[in-house]
Parts: sequence; C-alpha cells; structure tokens
Amino acid sequence: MNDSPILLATSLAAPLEKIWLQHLQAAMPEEKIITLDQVQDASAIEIALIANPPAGALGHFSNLKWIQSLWAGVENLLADKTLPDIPICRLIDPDLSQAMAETVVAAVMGVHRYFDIFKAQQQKKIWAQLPSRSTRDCQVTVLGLGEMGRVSAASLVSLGFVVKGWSRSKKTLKNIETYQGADGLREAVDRADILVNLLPLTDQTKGILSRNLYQYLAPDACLVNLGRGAHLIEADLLEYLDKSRMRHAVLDVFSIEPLPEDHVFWEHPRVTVLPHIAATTNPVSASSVIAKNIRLYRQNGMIPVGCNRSLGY
Ligand code: NDP
Ligand code: OXD
Repeated sequence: MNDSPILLATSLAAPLEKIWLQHLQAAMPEEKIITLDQVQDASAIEIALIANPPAGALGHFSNLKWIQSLWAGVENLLADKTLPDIPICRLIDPDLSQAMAETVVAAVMGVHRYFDIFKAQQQKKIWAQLPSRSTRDCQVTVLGLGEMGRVSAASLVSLGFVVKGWSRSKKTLKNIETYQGADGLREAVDRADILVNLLPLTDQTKGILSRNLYQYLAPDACLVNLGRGAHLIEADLLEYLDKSRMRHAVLDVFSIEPLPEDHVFWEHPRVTVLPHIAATTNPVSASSVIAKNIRLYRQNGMIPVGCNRSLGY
C-alpha cells in the first residue's frame, strides 16, 4: 500500500461516488483511495481523481502533482482558477471513443435512412415511402478529429459514407479528406449532408455551429451535435430548421442541462433531444485506464500528457 493516498473529489451524488470508489479501488488494490471527507493530511496527497469537484475543493492540497479527470471534456476544469497549476489529464478511454462512435453511427444512420421523417409521418399515420440513398452519395463532415472524432469518422468510412474531417492541426487519416485550421473550415463543411460536431469547447470553438457555417451545407442537411451545448447558436439553428433549410438536428448537449422543461427543442418536430448520453464514462473501463496511469507514475514518475491550458483542451 502506497503511503500517499489518492484523493477522489467529485460533486457526484453519494451513491454514484461510492460506485466510482469501488471500481477505482478494485482496479488498484495496492492504492488507498479516499474521498474529501476522509482527508486527514492534505499534504500527503499527490494525485487527485476528479469529476467536477466543488469550487475551491483542491485549493489546500499543496503537494498535488497532477489531476486526473473522470470525464473527457475539461472546459469547466480549465476555467476553474482555484485549481492548482499542475497537469490536468482528461480521460482517454478506448471504450468511451467506441461508445461515441456508436452514437455517431446511430444518429447519422438515423437521418440518412430518414427515420426522423418516418417518425413524423407515423404521428400523422402517413404511409409514404422515400427513395433510398446510398452512403456513397452522402457526405458526412466530422468537426474534431481527436479521441472521439477519429474513431467515429473511421466507423462512418466503414459504412461507405464520404467522410471529411476538420481539426486544428493537420491529420492524415485513411479514406478521410482532412482539413485544418480556420482556413480549412469552409471547405470541410462545403455541401455536407450531415455535420457531426465532436469539438471541445474553447474560446475558438464556442458558437461555431452557426448560420456562418450552415450556409455552406447541402440543402436539407442534418446536424448532429455531441460536443457541447455552447458550440451551438440556438437561434440560428431554429431559423434554419423552421425555414426548412436544414432537415433535422440530433442534439445531445445543451447550454443548460438538464434541458429546461419549457425549451422549444423538446417539442420541435425537426429536433431529436438526447439527454447527454452520447458517450457516458464507464467506471469499469475508466478505472482500468486510470489505474494504468497511476502505476506508471508510481513506477517511474511519468505523468500522463495533460491538457494544454492555452489551447483550452
Ligand atoms: P480531443 O482533445 O482528443 O480532440 C479534440 C479535437 O478537436 C482535435 O482533433 C482538435 O484538433 C480539434 N480542435 C480543437 N480546437 C480546434 C479548433 N479551434 N479548430 C479546429 N479543430 C479543433 O477531444 P475528444 O475527442 O476526446 O473529445 C472532444 C469533445 O467531445 C470533448 O471535449 C467533449 O466536449 C465532447 N464529449 C462529449 C460527450 C458526450 O457524451 N456528449 C462525451 C465525451 C466527450 P487537433 O487534433 O489538431 O488537436
Ligand atoms: C465528457 C462527457 O466530457 O460526458 O466526458 O461529456
């Protein structure tokens, strides 16, 4: 048993935090993992595992060396000025990327096969067929080619879609036309039938899903937003949907979550609302990833690559 306990600091409901504690402890029985209320000597703690901990909760852990988030998105953590200036590592878990790819395929296939239209027809008891369209004739553009975007884009390629991808730095990916930087955005989305957002939320990407972008999409295009709610300018999307310049939007993330009961998206005929489930962290696989990270640190002091604070992700 290591002398320095690992801190688990979350704002999860107690039963959920307990589940995490059990899985983490099972994945690394050689470690002692404690929660905030069990800390006796704050100076003994070098590693904190966190999921949106209460603001200021880590301020007095003077010997913290690194922080491991239980989530993939870190925009709230990087915005929290009370966190010490040490590496913050986000969750990189192949199971999470696979879960995301499955959601992307489900959402893209759903609109590609017109399930949105058939659902609307069902509500009016309309029996009307639509001509089938090949995936070869459907262009999907994926914004963000990181842990989530790459696996999702590859899954779409395997189904025959014409896939384009956009990232900050240049990428070479098999059977995917890639574009980068602000200059590459327009070409990446040009005439896309389906636009999938898997970007992190940063100062550069906030509000990116706007009419400035929609104007380049194919007529009747569909949007799949699985990144963050603040990527989306809601008024622009509503205008495009209501004027039938866009056919459908699948939205998993919202500026306010849970989505308020009176929000127009709930009953909008051209919107599918998902309750932020595109890729939910799996405590079993995540604990195994985190245990590996901690063992590497214990063995040779290696800290996993952290987020880049100046880039914001
Ligand atoms: P990564 O950091 O691995 O990838 C981010 C990608 O976005 C990279 O390809 C990066 O480019 C690109 N990017 C970042 N900024 C810009 C920019 N200004 N212009 C162009 N490209 C940019 O993140 P993940 O793939 O792990 O996760 C992405 C996001 O998905 C998370 O931040 C989170 O918001 C969301 N998410 C949502 C979930 C859900 O359930 N809805 C679950 C998990 C994550 P480059 O490769 O050049 O660095
Ligand atoms: C995450 C998420 O960032 O669930 O992990 O959105």
